[in-house]
Amino acid sequence: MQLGNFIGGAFVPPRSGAYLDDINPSTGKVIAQIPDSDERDVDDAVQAAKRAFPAWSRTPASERSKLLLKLADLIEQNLDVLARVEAADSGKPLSLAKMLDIPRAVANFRFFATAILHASSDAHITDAAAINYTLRQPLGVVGLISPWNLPLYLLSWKIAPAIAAGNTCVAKPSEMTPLTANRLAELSLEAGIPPGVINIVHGLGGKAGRALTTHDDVAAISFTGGTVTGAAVAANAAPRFKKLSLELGGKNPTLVFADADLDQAIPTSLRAAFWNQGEICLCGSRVFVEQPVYDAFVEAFAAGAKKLKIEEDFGALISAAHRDKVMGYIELAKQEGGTVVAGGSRVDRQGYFVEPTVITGLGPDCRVLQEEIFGPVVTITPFRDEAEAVRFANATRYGLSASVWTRDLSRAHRVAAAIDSGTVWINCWLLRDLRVPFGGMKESGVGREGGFDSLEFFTEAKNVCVKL
Ligand code: TXE
Repeated sequence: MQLGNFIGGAFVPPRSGAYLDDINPSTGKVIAQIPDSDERDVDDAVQAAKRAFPAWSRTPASERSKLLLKLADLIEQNLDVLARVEAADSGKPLSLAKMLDIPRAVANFRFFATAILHASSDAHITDAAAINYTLRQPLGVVGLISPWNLPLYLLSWKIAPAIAAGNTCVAKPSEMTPLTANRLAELSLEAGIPPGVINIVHGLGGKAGRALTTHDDVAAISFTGGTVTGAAVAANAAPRFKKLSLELGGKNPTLVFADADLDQAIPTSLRAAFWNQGEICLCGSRVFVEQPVYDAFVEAFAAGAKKLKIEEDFGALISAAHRDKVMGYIELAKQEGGTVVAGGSRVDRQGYFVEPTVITGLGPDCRVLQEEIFGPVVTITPFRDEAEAVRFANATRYGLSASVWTRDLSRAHRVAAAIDSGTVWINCWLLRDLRVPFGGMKESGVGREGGFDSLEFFTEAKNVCVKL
């Protein structure tokens, strides 16, 4: 299968004529070829988006809403096939793609399709002298760059609010997982979304992605990916004064207090550690357990990790290089004095599989607890008291999310307020409501997405002052 870029409603080959291989991580086999796009393809897409903008931005919200709802229905009708494609492209278990990735893409389109029907804006009355009101206008052409771990889920989390708000977009999906984006393009035509509203350019981050972040006619960049890449995106976009939203990595703590309901805490923190083989920015990769229950927790958690089944509970890592990086961190853990109490090895079969791995004996300052591994590797470290738990939780450059387990209500609120992260889950993990602000502190990102935060990001506020 050879993909094209989706520009102005048509699938077109890359200007260079060059293609990249797309590999199925579960088999190591090439399953498609995708355009190795450069700045010419990005410019073509931006021009198509520019042409579509005036008509789309003037299309009534009720009409835009209908088209997005139609697209959501089509994604839902194609759930099985999209899930199969997503699983093959990313290595994740098919059951997870069916349960999480594709339904969330449907939900994202429905959510923003209806959100725009409820949006309102402010008015500020200046005594009897004037009325100020706020116009919220779309930005124009926006650039959307998404990663490989939740391909359609995260792409739709950007495309849906961007076009719902009246922008047109150029999206660059990850070169590792381009296939569902391609299918989305086909479905958008079937839904009746006008040509040029959604454009998709495939290719490498350093080439096609970079061209999008430096294009003068792109008003905003919404990026989800690694922290190092986020810094490069910011360095390119900031001098051009583009609006920027950066959703970056995480090294999220799971704090388990001695009074926690361990029957809930253990299975949920196992899921938090190993869902999508640890390739979710929200995964709880640093578990801290209060000393009185530490031994019992480690024993049960390691036993649970050993029971996880390949292709049901965890899939292949995205690439051979990423697998090697993850294995490198397991080696590093041993050098740093850690003990592997579950997993620790590659799975002896085709594809890039690594066993769910649990490591003990490492403190919060070790590299293994400082750097984002983004794989099925979790550490468990004991803590003495609440103050130490909070100190350990905050001892990283990241600040995306945290999960806190306790039956003490006052402590739950106290600890939630003290943790430096954009989201704190109490006695749960990844319980998502699309209306809430989502994003990171510190090196986990800049800005918030979700609900009206997304609609605010994708619009410009303009104050109109009318003298009375
Ligand atoms: O993703 P990148 P990579 C973390 C995780 C992972 C590391 C690197 O730790 O091991 O990041 O992953 C595009 N200008 N996360 O390298 O590079 C790229 O083509 C513009 C966390 O695979 O961040 C892709 O579309 N764009 C994370 C997107 O950026 C550029 C999810 C993300 O790729 C670019 C993924 C550039 N210069 C990885 N360079 C999360 N927070 O969920 C690359 N891209």
